[in-house]
This record gives sequence, C-alpha cells and structure tokens, in this order.
Amino acid sequence: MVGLVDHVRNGFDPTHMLTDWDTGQTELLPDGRTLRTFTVEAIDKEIEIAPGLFFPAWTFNGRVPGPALRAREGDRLRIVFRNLGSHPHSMHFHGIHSARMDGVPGAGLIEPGEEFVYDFDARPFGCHLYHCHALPLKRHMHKGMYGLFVIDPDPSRHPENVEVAASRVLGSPENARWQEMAMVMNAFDTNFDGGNEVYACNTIGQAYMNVPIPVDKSRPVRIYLLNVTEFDPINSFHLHANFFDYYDTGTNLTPTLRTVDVIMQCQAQRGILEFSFADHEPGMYMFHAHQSEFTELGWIGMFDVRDPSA
Ligand SMILES: [Cu+2]
Repeated sequence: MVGLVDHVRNGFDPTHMLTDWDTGQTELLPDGRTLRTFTVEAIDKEIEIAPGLFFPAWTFNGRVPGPALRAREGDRLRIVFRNLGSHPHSMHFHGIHSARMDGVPGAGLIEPGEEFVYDFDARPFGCHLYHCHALPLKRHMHKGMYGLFVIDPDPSRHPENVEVAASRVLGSPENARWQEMAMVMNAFDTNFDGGNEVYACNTIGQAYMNVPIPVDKSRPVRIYLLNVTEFDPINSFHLHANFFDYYDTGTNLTPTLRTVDVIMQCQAQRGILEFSFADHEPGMYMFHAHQSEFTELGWIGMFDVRDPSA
C-alpha cells in the first residue's frame, strides 16, 4: 500500500471518523421525553479503500461505515430513511423494537426512490449497529451498508453505577476527560470472488499507520468497536504493550473481561474497550487484528501517545 488515499474525493476521512458522532436533531415531546431524529440516505458511491484501489460501494450518507448514530437511553428515535440507490435497501437496527420496524422484507425494506421512517425507543443502552437487511444479505453487507448505533446509558436509571454511566454520556462533564473513538472493522472483496483483498479499521487500509491517532497519555481511552467483516468468520483487536477492560455489547456498566490484550468478534459482535497509557512512556503503540493476514492486508494502526504538554 504505497501512496495515500484521497479522503477529500471520498468525502470522509478516517481520522475525523473516529469522533464524528451523528446525534441527530432533538426536540422535546409533550411528555418530557426527547425525540431524536436522524436522516439517512442510501447512496451508490465509488470509494477509494487503498491507494489507487476503488470499490463500488453502497453507502449510508455517502460514507463507509455509515454515520455513527448516537442516542440516549429512553429517547424516542425517528430515523428517516431514503433510498437514493439503485437497489432495494433497509436499515435493520440491533436493539429493541417492534416487528414492523425490523428492516427486513415487508417491514421497512424499500425500493429505490422510496422513503421509510423507523420509529422506536432507544434501548438497551450499549454499543450496537445497524445494517441493510436486503437480500442477498452478504452482498449488501460487504458493499458497505453498516454503521455504529450507540445508546448512552441514562445515569438516573443506574444509581448503582451512576459515575460510570455519566462518563458514557457524550458531552457530559464526566465524559469530557475520555478520548472516545468509533472503530468499525471491515473488509472488501475487490474482485467479487467471495474473499477479501483489503482489511481495515474504518475502511481505509493502513489509515492509522499513515496518520497515527494522537493520544494524550493523561486521559483514558474508550473505543466503541464493531466487526462487520463479511466472508471471514471472525476478526479481532489486539493492543500492543498494554491491556484493556472489555464490555461485551456495551450493555453493562461493569467489564465483561478485565485486563486482556486481545478480543475477538464474529460479524455483528461489538463492545467497548477502555484503557490508559498514564504509566507509559510516550511513543508509537501499535494496534491491529491478530489474524496476520488481516494485519498485512491493511488492518493495522498506531496510537501516538504523547505527554499532555507535548
Ligand atoms: Cu442494501
């Protein structure tokens, strides 16, 4: 992978994507609840996934992964979905909702030119995903139709862990010291032979080798991690020279795993990683899939750990 991808032409940048949460438009309902509205459009778009290597993607809002939607536990959600693409598409959310809102054929799967509004409550809190559920499913998945769907816990509902819950609420004072990042592990079958040629975190092979992710060592790191890799049964995340706590699916406020340095996820598995470089010396700390093939084909990056004054 020699050279650089033209992120401007793509219309999305993997560095910006780490913190680019789509929190929608909010308004207060008569009963005091928040109505949160997202607008998502399916768009056919050719994207550059490695220097000079183009992929005819199907996207949500012109980017792969699609927008990282973020809501609060208990919100009423309204997702206005328009299909501007050339194939039938849907948005199937991992979460709790009625059958009518499931994004499968007969329940929100729409033809080109159509619109559908998904309507449901934001629950349970956690690190979730959405993806197109049109058939053939594996084609619509690997074309790029997926994204993160994070529901922050409502601290008032979790008195036993109120501080942990508050730290997860985007924009709260307790959240401010965290360095949060959205990461989606994906891959691309560029010659349509049913196997992947490029692997990545956030679509662009080796993006975070070319532009390491700056980390202030005095502040903890929280990663919302999702695997959507098609054709390979699992993917994984390995952090060098450090260990992390892992919250499977993000649906609990105490860790599922403590002090681990690698976790694996099958397709649609996701979770929250928390770690700190507070006791480390500054430097470049690697992270990557621990399937060597994936690493060598693009799924590798660096944290550029710095003193706060540097
Ligand atoms: Cu689709």
